[in-house]
Amino acid sequence: MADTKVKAASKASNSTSKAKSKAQQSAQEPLVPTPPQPDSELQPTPQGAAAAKSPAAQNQAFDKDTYMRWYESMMLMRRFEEKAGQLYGQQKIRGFCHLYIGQEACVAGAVSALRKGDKYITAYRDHAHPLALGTSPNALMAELFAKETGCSKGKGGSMHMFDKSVGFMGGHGIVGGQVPLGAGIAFAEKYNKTGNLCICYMGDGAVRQGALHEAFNMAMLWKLPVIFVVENNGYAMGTSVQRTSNVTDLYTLGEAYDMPSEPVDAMQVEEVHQAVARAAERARAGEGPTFLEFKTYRYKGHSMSDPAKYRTKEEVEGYRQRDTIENVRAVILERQFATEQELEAIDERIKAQVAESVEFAENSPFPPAEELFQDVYVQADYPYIRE
Ligand SMILES: Cc1ncc(C[n+]2csc(CCOP(=O)(O)OP(=O)(O)O)c2C)c(N)n1
Ligand SMILES: [Mg+2]
Repeated sequence: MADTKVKAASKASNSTSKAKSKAQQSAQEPLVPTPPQPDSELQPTPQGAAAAKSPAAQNQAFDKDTYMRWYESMMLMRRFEEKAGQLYGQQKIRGFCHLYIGQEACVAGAVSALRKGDKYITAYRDHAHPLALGTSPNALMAELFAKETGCSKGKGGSMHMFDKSVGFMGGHGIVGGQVPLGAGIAFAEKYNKTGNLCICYMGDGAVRQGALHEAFNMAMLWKLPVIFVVENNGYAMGTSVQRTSNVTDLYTLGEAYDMPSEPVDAMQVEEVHQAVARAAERARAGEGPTFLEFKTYRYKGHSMSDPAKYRTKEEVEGYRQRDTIENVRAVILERQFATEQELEAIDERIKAQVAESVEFAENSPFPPAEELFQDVYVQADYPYIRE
């Protein structure tokens, strides 16, 4: 199988020394929060960031169009969410609101590697996916405002964006709940012989849910065209991966099912694109699922109500130094795909687009009360219910 070398190498090098150091740790220390340690290979330290940005280190395989699309798409995600954060502070947006700022490459690199007809599903940190797939910012902002013109008719809010027209099968609030759904969507694609696949995102907190293991088993057994992605941003709410898991290389969980699995430096959009492209090729060739661990980071708290006291300013700053949009911007300038002024103009255009979405949302009506009874699943002849 394609990526078994990744599995073998990691097993041999990690298992014994890790087991020893874990045992030593637990003998001496109580359960204390430890910040995620950047993986030396995958996540260069801030000092390493400059090297990562040099043209020699960049992948020359991508052309101007791809870099410009990445830049525009990720800038739209970021400006949209910066505005959403401000509006939340003004109480114009209420309820829950989880921002994706810092993680943009996880979506941008997948969208460039996949094709129309493929399906996306994720958890509640779900603004970026539909934005990248082409849902109008107006419909997304209106959803945040709980307005009738929102992509979920104002009834879903931040955590429940949905837009079937672009292949976005929703944000989901139950941690890990979307994992079996993602497998099910892939099953439908295979059953209907569409040639499409499903990419199913989840957070690091979701990989300890039993449903994930059931879904992994079925997906491998039936060779479903699904790409499972864990966005390992180091924390589930305020709890670090180190505090909850004996296995911190989360991609190795796929190995129990012989699922090709690999880690990806998801601060680099090029790396994301290439890993997703490899997984997609396998899925479309009938070889079944892949499990990718995107090593990423969220700059903001878990949600708008999280002051993020469980991590240091230095830790956040270290990741900001490796910012994915800045990486792409550096390549665009170095390879002379655009000038500073041209990039500035794109930014201005995006800011105007976001401002327009706010105006649209503010001027839209709330849904009427009758809407409460629409889109509720009812099947009159459901055969399993007996009076
Ligand atoms: C089944 C379930 N248990 C608990 C929660 C409460 N909860 C909401 S978000 C969250 C943390 C999940 O973190 P992670 O999966 O790492 O995603 P991230 O927020 O980092 O994107 C928890 C425990 C929930 N929504 N669903
Ligand atoms: Mg997380």
